[in-house]
Amino acid sequence: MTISMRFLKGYFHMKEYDCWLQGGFKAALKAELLAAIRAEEGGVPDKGTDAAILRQAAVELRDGLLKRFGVRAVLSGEPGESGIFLGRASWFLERYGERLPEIGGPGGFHIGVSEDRVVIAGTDAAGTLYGVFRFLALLALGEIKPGSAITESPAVSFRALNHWDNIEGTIERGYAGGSLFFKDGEARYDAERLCDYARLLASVGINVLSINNVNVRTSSKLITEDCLPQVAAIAGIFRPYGVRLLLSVNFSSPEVIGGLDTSDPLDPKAAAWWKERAALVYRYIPDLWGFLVKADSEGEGGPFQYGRTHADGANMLAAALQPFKGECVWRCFVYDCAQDWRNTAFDRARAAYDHFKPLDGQFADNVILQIKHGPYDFQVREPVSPLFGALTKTRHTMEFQITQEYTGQQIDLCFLPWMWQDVMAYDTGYGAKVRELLGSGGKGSPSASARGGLEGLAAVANTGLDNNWTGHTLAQANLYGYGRLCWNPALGAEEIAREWCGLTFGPGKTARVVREILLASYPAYQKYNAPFGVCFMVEPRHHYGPSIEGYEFSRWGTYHRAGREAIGVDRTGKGTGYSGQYPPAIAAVFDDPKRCPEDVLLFFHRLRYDFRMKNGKTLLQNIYDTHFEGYDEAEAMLAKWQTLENALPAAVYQSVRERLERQLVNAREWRDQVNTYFYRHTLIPDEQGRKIYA
Ligand code: GCW
Repeated sequence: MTISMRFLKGYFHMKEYDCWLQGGFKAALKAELLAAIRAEEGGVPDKGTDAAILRQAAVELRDGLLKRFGVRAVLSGEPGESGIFLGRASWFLERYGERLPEIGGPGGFHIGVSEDRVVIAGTDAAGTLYGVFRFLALLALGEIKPGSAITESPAVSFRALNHWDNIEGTIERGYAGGSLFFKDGEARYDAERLCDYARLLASVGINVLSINNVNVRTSSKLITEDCLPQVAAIAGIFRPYGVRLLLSVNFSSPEVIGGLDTSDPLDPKAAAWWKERAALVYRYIPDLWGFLVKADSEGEGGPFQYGRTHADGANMLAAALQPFKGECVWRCFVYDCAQDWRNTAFDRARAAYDHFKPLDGQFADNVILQIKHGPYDFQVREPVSPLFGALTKTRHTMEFQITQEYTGQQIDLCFLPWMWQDVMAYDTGYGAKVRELLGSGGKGSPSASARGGLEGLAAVANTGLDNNWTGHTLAQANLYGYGRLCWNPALGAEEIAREWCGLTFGPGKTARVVREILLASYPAYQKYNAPFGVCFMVEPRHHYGPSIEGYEFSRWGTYHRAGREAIGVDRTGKGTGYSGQYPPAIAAVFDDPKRCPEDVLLFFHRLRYDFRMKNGKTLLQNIYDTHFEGYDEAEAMLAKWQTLENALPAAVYQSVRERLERQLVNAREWRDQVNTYFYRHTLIPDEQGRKIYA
């Protein structure tokens, strides 16, 4: 038997469109073993979602073997001695009397390889499909050989991707072309492309997809009969891939599309309207996950308008969804965006906890609160929101942002799993790290109540109509990484990068070089951005590039208050009291500038520029140093990429090079604007005499 893993030289030709499902690999298993696929799908009645998913699993296996490995396998429902056996664990028992190793929860799978058989068994239909994708991935990575036995199941049942797509076809904070779902005011899409998208998402285990912006505006009409047939057709494309739709709805819908004079959650008219509307929506999409809601935030309507609480608002929608086992996913990004910068007592960072902690336990069983991972807004570095661990009687999920609104907009490379790894490893002070909280509830059926569990992850998508899906080809790694992290929150950034690079660039040197670039990118970006967790020094509105005082005198509540002697907001007990939202042991660390993690030092403290940091240098000198270093590191990333010129298809090489060059321009702007700003305030030169423009 050949078990040598060889890369098909001259055949592997990286195609941006294919992302991490590239072709051109050589399978390290003998051809006879892969020649026949004996699948359960042959035996299941030809209806229902499970049957569709099982059929898709078999087709994906057959097509994946052909496209990615050049192996032609025959699909059959017939029993036999050798080949790949694919189905649910229950089928193995019924058909072959075979008891497989304990797999675990829904979506789980077992892959077992012997001399003449490959077994891919799922706990359920979706698990079978995930098993196929994992098998193909591991085969491409050279990690499948006779004797391999792999058993996995996802940590959480809610693994969601949120699109901020507008029905006009634009995408809020989108950096990869137009919408995959909408155009010119209606659902309009390329069905084949959506299948490819569904495949990409399923291949990393994503199972919930919202297709329209949480700022719902004109897409409010998606839940009317004008649009529901098209939305149902989209749901139908994703269904065989185990991906269920979630719809963003406008809290003010009873008025906006229902013609009522109120959307008050305690007014029976509004509640009745939602009940009817949910029934209508579920007639078209019986397996819709539910509704996603942004209320009382940045101009969206909400329960505050009527003097009601967010529990009142969410529970009204939950009641409408309940007969259909639907869920109301309710965002906690609720804050007052009409601040006066003169008011130093106000602190926007407090908002989510102040609004939602007092409501813990008041939400219906089918409400999931969706909480941004940090207290502010997807900055390059923030502390973890104090709500995690603090909510004990309400189901909730954590929200990330894959689209790089504040992290370089897919012009700059910024490998986000580094940041997410830190979030996962954060000790909440409630006896668990974030990654240990994940999955502590929510196992079992998606609509099961798991009071208090952090039972899922959601993230804002970074994809669009660009041929490479993500604008920057290497930003595909962030989407991949997010899916893998949902599956296994203990996966580190280095491991995710290794997998993604191997799957995208094949075995060998190119993948290693790309991996080094990826891993260098987040630290570099963090260094040339706003220093030490002070946040928001970005250009207002579009949020790309530096504008040190861009938000300083605005209404948005994000101030750094830099002066001649000091910078930062005091969020300790002596200041805004934000740190008091954490358990005392954690608050004590944040409160002490000597113990506070330095990457969030200026989030918690107002410090003099001569404050000595752990390396013995002043805060000011550290600001200078990190900004010089960040630029140099961006320069090194470009130089490293240039070594790959002959190893990659020209278009791939050029498009990434062009972005890395633009990144360097941006890094230079950040370096010089930040350094000059602080030099002008302090008139203290750089210790090393490097160039600062006075
Ligand atoms: O960061 C802000 C963005 C808005 C976004 C909002 C949110 C969808 O600038 O564009 O609106 O967050 O998360 O709701």
